[in-house]
Amino acid sequence: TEQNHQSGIKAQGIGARVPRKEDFRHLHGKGNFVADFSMPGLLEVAFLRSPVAHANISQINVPEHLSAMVRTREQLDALDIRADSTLPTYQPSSQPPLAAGKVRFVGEPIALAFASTRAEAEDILEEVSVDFVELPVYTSPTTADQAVDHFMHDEWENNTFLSLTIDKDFEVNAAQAEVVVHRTIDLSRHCMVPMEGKAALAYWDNQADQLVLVTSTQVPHMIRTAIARFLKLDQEQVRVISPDVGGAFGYKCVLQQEEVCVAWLAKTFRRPFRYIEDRREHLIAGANTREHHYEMTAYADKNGKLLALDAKITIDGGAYSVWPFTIGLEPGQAVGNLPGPYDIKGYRCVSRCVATNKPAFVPYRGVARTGVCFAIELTMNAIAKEIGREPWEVRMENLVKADQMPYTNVTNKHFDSGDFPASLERALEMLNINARREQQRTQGDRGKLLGVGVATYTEQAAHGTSVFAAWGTPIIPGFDQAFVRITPDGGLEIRVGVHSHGQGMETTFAQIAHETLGIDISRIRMLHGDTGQTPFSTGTYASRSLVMSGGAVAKACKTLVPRLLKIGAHLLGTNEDKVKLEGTDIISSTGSVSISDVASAWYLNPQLLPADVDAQGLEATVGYRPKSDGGCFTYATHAAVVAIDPDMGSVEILDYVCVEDCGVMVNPMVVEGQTIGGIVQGLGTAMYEHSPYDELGQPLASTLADYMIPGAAEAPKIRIDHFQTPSPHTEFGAKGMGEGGAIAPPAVILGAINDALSRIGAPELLHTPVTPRDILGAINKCHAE
Ligand code: SMO
Repeated sequence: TEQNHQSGIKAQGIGARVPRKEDFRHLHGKGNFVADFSMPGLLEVAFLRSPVAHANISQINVPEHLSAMVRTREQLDALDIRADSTLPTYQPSSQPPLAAGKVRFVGEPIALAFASTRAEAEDILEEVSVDFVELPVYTSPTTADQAVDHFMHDEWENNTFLSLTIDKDFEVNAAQAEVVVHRTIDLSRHCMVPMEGKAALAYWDNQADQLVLVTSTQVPHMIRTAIARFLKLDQEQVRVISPDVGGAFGYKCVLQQEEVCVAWLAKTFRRPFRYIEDRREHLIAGANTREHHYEMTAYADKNGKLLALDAKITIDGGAYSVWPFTIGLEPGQAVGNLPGPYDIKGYRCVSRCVATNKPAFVPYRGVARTGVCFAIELTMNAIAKEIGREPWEVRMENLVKADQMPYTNVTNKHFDSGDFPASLERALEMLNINARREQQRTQGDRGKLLGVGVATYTEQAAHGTSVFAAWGTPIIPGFDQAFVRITPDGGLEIRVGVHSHGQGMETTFAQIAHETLGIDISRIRMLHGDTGQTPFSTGTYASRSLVMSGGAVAKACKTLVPRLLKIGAHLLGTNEDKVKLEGTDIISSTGSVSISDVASAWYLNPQLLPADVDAQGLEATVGYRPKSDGGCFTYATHAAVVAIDPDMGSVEILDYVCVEDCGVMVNPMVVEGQTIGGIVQGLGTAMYEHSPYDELGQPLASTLADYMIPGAAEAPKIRIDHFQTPSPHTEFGAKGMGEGGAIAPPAVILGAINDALSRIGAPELLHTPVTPRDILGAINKCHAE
């Protein structure tokens, strides 16, 4: 399918596999991360973190001789972090930058120390002690729900952050059912583990009279808003710079307590301070994510057509609601996306988020859709098993068809375009499904149990205002802006407020500009992630940047074209309707001038310009908003073949395929890189990653020896095919796709494992991460019977 679009692709334009411009500096160790900065007088910050999960603080004991280097909440002149939501039932929570009177999870910062090295700062904190009066610990939604007093937050009436309900024609459709299946499905709590953890450096710029916060974030402008608000500064007194960022995945799309603390130190002492999260802090006190529990009851006809779905979703939200998205994002996405790519008429769902004594839940690549995909796909498998059809046959009964597009689903999502069934068919074809089934029947694989798994999902991307408003956070706009400027010698500067932290935007945005202006991408510079130098943007998350800011870049470049033609025509002694732009040349029937010639005239030889030239010149800031603000729907089918070793319980992934459609691809290589990265993260969710807690709320996986992440050795060969159905809503037909890879793998892998286990009559496994011990347990159960 990619070939269909090959003709007409410019070597550096939209659709070209251009090597990433940013790779050179990263591969040569020339990246510029927060930890790479050095400044005279820089002080390093360390945090004293709570050793207990839930307690009142009766006293913090700071030795007199160290008090100059230590700060606690009382001394910190900052407001508590408070994320508000317009969602009904939402109970807001205040998160102090340092614990105020109470701690709510192990690892919560209580005090900070600063010194010329991190080691010295940690040594100072060794001398600080805290007296606690411990409180009952809520380690799960179940225990939190049983509380009658000592609720997680003082003003609360129970431990529920919020509860959302949708009931759309449930009873009437469920009544038609011939088959009912029920499953309890659990997705484990885990961390994000970017290569670079949190990192923040702040200083006071005396010349600009401005606080400068250099921080590893996805959302520099939102962090500026937050720092100004919580430190009581004016917005123009704060500049936030996001330099190179070593992975973010949602972890860095929210305000961090440590950012507030470091910024306060710089504001107060007018000298530079820095905090760098270490791996143990990340695993203990950094954000947790993913933990969803599902009670699914599906009502189908005898062919497996799903008539109605009844679901209870419970999410363990941890102790605090993060700013700005709030914890409402996760249950909101879950309740809205659980029906997946399917045509379902009846739907009833209660999606609840409960506060517990664990680190705050933070959005993570795929936001809730990894959970809902896991739940709906395992439910599809359950229906197939119940009626004796293949899992993909049941999906074919239910997928929204191409001729139904655009399609509004049961939760009012507007699927814009695409062919879901075709992606499933193609994935099965790539897997050679009939041969695989035959292989299962006849031989197994070296005594191993073969299994096949499949999952189709949609990834709502590039959401606009109405979607964020529906999730309770209307401060997030559904648009973005770009600034472009042709330089005096014919190069191009792009400035965007979104921030690239591994996605390759310096390359893809240059390709978008090249498509219109023809300027060689080596002559295109992108400046991003600096509130002092870029247009306002709420940042990079929700698979939005290429659609929103990329769309703005395309529009901004198109804005320059008539200006180039006007001046170019004048230089050629003709009229602007007699010339056209080809590559970087403005051509008339008798001659041509280049964009460089026009730039030279504009900046350096203004006597050559036409008398009535537009004073706007060769730069423009242009805003862009997609035609629909309901988002565009990327979709994909993932499928895999696994082999289980029945003696070891180990899983080998023999084949993993992905057929994805993110509309028009700007750079297929970048799409594939992000897809593969997402899939490997999803395999982590499926098989490895887990943050367990004991009954006192102590984290049990605090080093990378106990917290498993997939490495290169665990990554299978992943085969990808592309469809390219242009989005009707976006500037050049692109849809966002950054998160998608991480959505399907748990559903695919568990589906395949259960398919293999069913060969010997072993019970299904319905949780992540699925470990060799779980698999051996299932095998032993069937042997015992
Ligand atoms: S979890 Mo993402 O940064 O929308």
